[in-house]
Amino acid sequence: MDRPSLIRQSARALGLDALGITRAESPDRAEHLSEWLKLSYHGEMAWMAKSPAVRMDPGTYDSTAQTIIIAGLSSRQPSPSIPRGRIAAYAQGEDYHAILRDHLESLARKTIVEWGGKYRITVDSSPVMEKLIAAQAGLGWQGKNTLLIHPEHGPWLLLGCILTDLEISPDAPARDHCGSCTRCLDACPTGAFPQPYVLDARRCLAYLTIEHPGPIPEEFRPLMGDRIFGCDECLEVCPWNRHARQSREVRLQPLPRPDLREMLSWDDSRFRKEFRDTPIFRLKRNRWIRNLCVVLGNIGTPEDLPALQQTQRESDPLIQEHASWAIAQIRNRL
Ligand code: B12
Ligand code: SF4
Ligand code: SF4
Repeated sequence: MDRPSLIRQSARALGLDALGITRAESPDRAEHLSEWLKLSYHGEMAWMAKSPAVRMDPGTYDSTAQTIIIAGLSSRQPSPSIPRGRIAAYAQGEDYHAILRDHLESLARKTIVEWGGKYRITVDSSPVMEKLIAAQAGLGWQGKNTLLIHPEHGPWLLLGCILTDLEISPDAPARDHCGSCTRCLDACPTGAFPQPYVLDARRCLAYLTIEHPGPIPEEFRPLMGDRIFGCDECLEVCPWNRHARQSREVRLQPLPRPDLREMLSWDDSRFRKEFRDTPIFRLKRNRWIRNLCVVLGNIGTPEDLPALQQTQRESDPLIQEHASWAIAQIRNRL
């Protein structure tokens, strides 16, 4: 069996849902990153603007890399996972960064190391453009919602790369199959797409609930609806979901969570205990409580007022202000 077939076979055996191979070169359309940054679409994600030249070219990130093996793991989950409120599918279970890294380590040891090569793994946080690399490696195409759309798994694949100094024959890029569809653009609650294929992160609920450090701007609070962490709206409506199965990865399965009111009462040590090894952990308690307050402001009832009044007495001004806002929203509805 040739090397690409052996890699594919090992990936399947490890539980990975998709795999592609491409050269460690700057992927097509990487140069759009400069314009995206110039327009400040990255908001307060200063790390995105730190080394654009490196991000655009994996050969600059790792000068020994010849080939990139990119893998996808489906995050699709049955919904909903909690009594009230929604958490994005990828964050309902354990942290995918560690899960995908484990799989990629095993894959690299079974293949690259056996063949005498060196490797480096990236999952999300390294300065490489994983969606473009995946498209270049034939995993799918970058859709109008800017996500990598896989013909079988839709937009639900989480991506991770193995960069290696070995030369392995690449796959052909896939074609764009969005056609005249605009479902994701129409469904976005905040109008975060200034044009198809381009996202202004400052308007995206995934950014506002996860990456944005300060108060959530008031104009976006009602639009958050019941989304506590992340947003799956432009994924759920994609017609390429028709064949998408739920994730086979048991560690990504939703962990049980109590009602919003109970989570609001968790102190810092309880927050850490409950969310350790999940993507929510890095939010820290204050942003989590901030988000819970906005959701309660949108969907809460008078029964939630005592818990919110308790939260309003906390010392953190960010928490105080969001709890006050939530109380006012519920009272206005009465
Ligand atoms: C920054 C970031 C975010 C930001 C910005 C998102 C974005 N679209 O860039 C925020 C916080 C908003 C975010 C949100 C989410 N993210 Co995110 N994020 C990233 C990260 C770290 C970098 C992405 C990046 O390079 N952005 C920079 C801009 C320039 O890239 P872009 O949007 O792809 O822009 C391209 C297009 O605009 C295109 N373009 C411009 N003009 C035109 C014109 C035409 C005609 C065409 C064809 C193209 C085109 O060129 C640009 C450059 O290629 C990657 C991990 C990584 N290292 O790659 C994960 C990643 C993209 N995120 C991921 C996920 C899962 C999400 C969420 C679904 C999480 C959630 N459920 O809440 C949401 C989805 C929101 C959305 N619709 O994108 C996955 C996506 C997997 C997939 N199947 O695509 C990634 C790959 C992480 C991973 N390793 O799995 N994310
Ligand atoms: S994740 Fe939600 S808010 Fe962000 S672009 Fe998609 S639909 Fe819009
Ligand atoms: S919803 Fe339609 S336009 Fe958006 S990514 Fe899916 S196929 Fe493309």
